[in-house]
Amino acid sequence: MGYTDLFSSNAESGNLTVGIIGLGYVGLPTAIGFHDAGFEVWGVDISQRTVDMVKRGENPTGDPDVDDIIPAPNSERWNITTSTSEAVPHCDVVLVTVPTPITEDLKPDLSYVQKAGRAVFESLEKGSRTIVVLESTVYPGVTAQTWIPEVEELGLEIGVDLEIAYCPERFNPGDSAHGVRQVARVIGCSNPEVGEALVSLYSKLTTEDVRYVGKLEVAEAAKVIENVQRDINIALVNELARIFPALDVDVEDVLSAAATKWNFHRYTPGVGVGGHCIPVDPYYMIQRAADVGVPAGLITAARAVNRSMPSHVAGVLGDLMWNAGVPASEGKVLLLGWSYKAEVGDPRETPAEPLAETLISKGIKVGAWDPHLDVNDFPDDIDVVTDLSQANGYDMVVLVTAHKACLSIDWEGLANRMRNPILYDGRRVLNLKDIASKGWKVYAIGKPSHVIE
Ligand code: SAJ
Repeated sequence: MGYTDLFSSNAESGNLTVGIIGLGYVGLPTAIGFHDAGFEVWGVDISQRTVDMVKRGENPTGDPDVDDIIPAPNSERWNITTSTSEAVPHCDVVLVTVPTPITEDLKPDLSYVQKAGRAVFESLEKGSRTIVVLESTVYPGVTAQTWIPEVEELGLEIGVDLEIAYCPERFNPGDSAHGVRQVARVIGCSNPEVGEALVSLYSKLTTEDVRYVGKLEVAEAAKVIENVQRDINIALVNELARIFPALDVDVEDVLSAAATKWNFHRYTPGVGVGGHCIPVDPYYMIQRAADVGVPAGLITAARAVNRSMPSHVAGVLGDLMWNAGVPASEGKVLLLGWSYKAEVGDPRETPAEPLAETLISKGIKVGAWDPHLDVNDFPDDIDVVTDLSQANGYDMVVLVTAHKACLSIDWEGLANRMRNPILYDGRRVLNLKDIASKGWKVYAIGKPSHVIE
């Protein structure tokens, strides 16, 4: 039986050892998923804190869906370590799920991918043909460009010592319906037999469609454009949320009407686009297009629209305060929610931060309440509110993150403790008429600013 047939057969029977490098919001659920699917698992993370927490069965990620599913420390087939060199020799296949952030000047930072790949390649047994799969979001060409030089420098041979493939993560934080075991996957590899062997492996992880799609670049590109498309769609409704109020029309009325058309895809305007995927991945595509001298004007423009939303909203809030007779230097604003996404405790790239910074630059004091975050998740110049019933004397409340907890607060009680009961719905998820009936002057993104009676 050939190598890939044997790999597929062992995948079918669960008789493979799977390594996962990087136990973050993607890697840890992936490790748990393969463990639950019956495989021997070696999980590796450079953070001793992460490794210690996972070993204690505690969840080091901000995703509540991971809370109660971490295998007990003494579980068979469950090995957690900070050492790549300890783990890799045990593994038939190694998945790399490390961060791919962007730098201050919005360029892709591939250092984590490079370092993790190097550590894996250095630990391989010669002739083992270990399959190494990158899952992190990158742009077309990165897997080969970043890893092949390391392979060659170490004198390793693809097809003999290792195989390289790409299978983008599609994990959706805070959405248990799209966890690693319920999401479709695509696999790219220059060797179709290896690609098909990986289909056998990932088909044991997820109940959804798994397919080999061709060379690495095809799978790399698919992942990036999935998120580029989302960023562009969100940018469209954000731009419309700035146009329609000027036409004395509520953008949500327009979107509701348009959504009656069978192929209209509805998105929601908001105070901004946060997280480690949507506001980041487009810069990968922009970079790759620039590398080959092809303009990416639409992708770039969409990013500019979404990045401008926090300052746009801050400007509207400043006007509302002024109209309420509150000088900016005396104004106090309370943000409901700080995390980048509802039901997730993750402040990365949250639009709350530039929103707060712009308000503070106007002299306004900013408080924030987010039941999904710890006090140290907030910047120092934010007054963190841990108990909403103690929030007093604010001039405005702004819904920034549509956590269920933010939607179900005691609006009447809070109105009584406000200096000015002004509410701004930054996510268009509140029942504004109901809240107006409880004594609030209500406003919302994309809604004409005359007060709702
Ligand atoms: N957002 C809007 N309007 C929308 C949708 C989102 O303003 O209509 C904002 C959110 O508030 C958030 C940001 O965009 O700040 C990103 O939201 P998201 O729902 O896209 O959540 P993410 O960043 O966790 O995206 C993940 C991605 N999953 C992977 O990369 C594997 C993305 O591809 C998924 O489409 C997305 O989850 C999802 O479907 O929720």
